[in-house]
Amino acid sequence: MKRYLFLLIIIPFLTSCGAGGGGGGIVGGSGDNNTSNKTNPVCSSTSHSAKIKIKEDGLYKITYLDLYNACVDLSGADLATLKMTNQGEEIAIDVVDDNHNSRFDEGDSIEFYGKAIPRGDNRFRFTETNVYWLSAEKGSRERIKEISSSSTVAQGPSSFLKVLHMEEDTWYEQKNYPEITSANDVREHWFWGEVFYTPGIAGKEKGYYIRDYIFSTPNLDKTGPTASLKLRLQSVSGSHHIKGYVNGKLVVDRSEQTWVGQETLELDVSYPASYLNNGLNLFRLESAGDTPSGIYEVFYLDWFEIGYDHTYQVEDDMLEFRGEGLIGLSNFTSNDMSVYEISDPANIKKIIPVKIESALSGYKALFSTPQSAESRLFALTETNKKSPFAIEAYTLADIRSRDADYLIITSGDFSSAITPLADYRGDQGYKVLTVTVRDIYDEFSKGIETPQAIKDFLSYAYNHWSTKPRFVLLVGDATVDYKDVSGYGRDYGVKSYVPAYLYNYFGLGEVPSDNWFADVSGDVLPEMNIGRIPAKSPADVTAVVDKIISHETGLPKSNKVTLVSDYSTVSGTLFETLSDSIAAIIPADYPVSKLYQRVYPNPTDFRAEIISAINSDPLIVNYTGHGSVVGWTNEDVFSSEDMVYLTNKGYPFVVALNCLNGYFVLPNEGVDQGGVKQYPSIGETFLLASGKGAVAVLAASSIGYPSEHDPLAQALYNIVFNQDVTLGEAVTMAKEAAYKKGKITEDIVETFIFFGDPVTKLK
Ligand SMILES: [Ca+2]
Ligand SMILES: [Ca+2]
Ligand SMILES: [Ca+2]
Repeated sequence: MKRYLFLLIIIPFLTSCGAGGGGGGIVGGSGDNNTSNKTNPVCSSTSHSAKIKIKEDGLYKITYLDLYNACVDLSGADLATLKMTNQGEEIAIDVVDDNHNSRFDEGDSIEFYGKAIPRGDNRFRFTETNVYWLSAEKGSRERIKEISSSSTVAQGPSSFLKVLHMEEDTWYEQKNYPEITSANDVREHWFWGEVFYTPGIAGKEKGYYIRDYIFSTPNLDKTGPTASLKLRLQSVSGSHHIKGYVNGKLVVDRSEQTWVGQETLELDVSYPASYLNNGLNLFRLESAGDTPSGIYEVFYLDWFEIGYDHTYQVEDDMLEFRGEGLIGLSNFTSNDMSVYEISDPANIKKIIPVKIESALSGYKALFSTPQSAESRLFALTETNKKSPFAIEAYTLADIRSRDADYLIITSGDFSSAITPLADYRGDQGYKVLTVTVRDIYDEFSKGIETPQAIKDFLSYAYNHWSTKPRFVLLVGDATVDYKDVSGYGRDYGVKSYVPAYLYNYFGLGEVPSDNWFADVSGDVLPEMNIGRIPAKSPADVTAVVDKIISHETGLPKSNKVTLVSDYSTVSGTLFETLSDSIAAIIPADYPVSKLYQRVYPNPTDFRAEIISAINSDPLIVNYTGHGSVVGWTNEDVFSSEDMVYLTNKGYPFVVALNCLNGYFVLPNEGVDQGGVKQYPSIGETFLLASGKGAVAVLAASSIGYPSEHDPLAQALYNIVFNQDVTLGEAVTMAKEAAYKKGKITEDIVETFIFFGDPVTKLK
């Protein structure tokens, strides 16, 4: 029996996870030539600005050599001109001039306080990597100011409230819980593991209804009155009875009849601080399962938070904390420590302690906060200063200043592999431009990787370029697992090479839409004809490019049209009627063959007929019926797995008028899971098949009904057979015609995906 995912796509992840703009040339101070200009000989080129990527909050230190090794040439720059920005805002930095010559050279370093993209930021689901930009530019530059302490201010309290946020995004949920009521609703789609079930369900042992979470509360002030537990749970169905224990002591016992259906529950309880250990603790969450909902009592854990009183002692020579007044922060193993006030992360201040005391338990810094309200503070020793995750030399590509009518957007991985297609289209007279997603991020989202940046670029190009892009080809696959929580990106190459936009489809949840990128006017309809080659390797790109070029230049043209229709006792001849209506508008010189399942009650026979029909090199293959991500009919009579049986040498345009065949963002495509290989969608598989399969595919990433598929198909084939347009244009025109007549909804416009080159012509 074939395996497939049906409407509800829930993907288990086995692994868990841990939690500007450059530009301007180098400024050489007085303009003389006394700069040292030491350029790294291993660099093929150097730049005068750097992209500094970080994934964790902390105090960062970058040395001259770090930049030199990254092929960034700021040698000899006037230190007063060094400028750092983040998301367009200048960031205060500390410049350490080791040899006191006011020039940037060996031994010198730069320090700044960096923050990862935080939870709660709408870009967090795509990336935690924040980008800081370093360059040299004359002007009044921001520097970290030093402020002195006073020993005469009032002594602060002996502890502060520390809030420990515990959340791991290990489980992707496609659906919106609860269902969205407006397009602006934002729902959590990443939970901490699979749903909680109730006890007593066969095969669902203890871990399905009782789970333990370890957390750490070092330097706990047990004399504090209480500690707290906050909890966010997401109901999937039923009503619930939950119990929560901290180190074995019951702190939550709630049978909640109002927390039902798909409601969210946020709890906030307190308990004696003595329940906590000065160190490791265990939180246990239990689904008691004794409500009337029984087996339908299903919910997710999103996060929990522990609030507790923390003494003024550092952990491993570092602490982020709060305070007011005179504070003595102890337990440092070195007297080489720094204390910062970080309430404004872009403009932190360095606090000079009153004194540093030495004791058997280590060093203690005595300092005062700079204002009469509670400050956010950060302290660390020299060895705890972090290095960035990456430093990259940056040179402005300046994609805004270009123009093109045929635009290729690709990952740098595929720039070479797509060049033959770019050249071929250029020879045909198109004005072609290939840009990388990296260039787009750099110039449209300050280096931060989001799908929105691609749309913003397309919007800019469409609205400003003298030659507007008419065709947009996205080259690279995508996944819902943007941050590679699963590790399948690392291990199997299932990555967001060109990321997907996820569109909310009522009742189903998130599905990819490429149409969204190309609708820059906001009226749902695309202003540009867009297509995608969902490649995971240069070989994938080459396979598709070879097929496109040979389809257009080398192969004898077929005129056969194959119409495949599903049949079931429930749906009856519904899908045949749709096929028949397509057959009725196909010109007489295109012979139509109808392949209807009703005629082949044996699935094996039906599959053999489908394979044989495709192998006879038709011009068009149109399928109407039920479907899954990977296959046709409810039984997956023909699926991604069957691509191996194709031997066709002419490459048809495949149109799938069914559910999900274009859902191209499964995170586990090609992954062997327990001996079973998960195939990509059949839409992708048709296009990527090397030397066979399809030249282009039109398929839906969502569900849909014949009542909408019929007007879309009528419009499409009327255009394909009667107008001299490309396939990309035909798809755009068909969407527009059917949508403007009110025959199809926004959902259909957004979620029908064109796989292939939108410039490809069928005949
Ligand atoms: Ca979460
Ligand atoms: Ca539009
Ligand atoms: Ca894919």
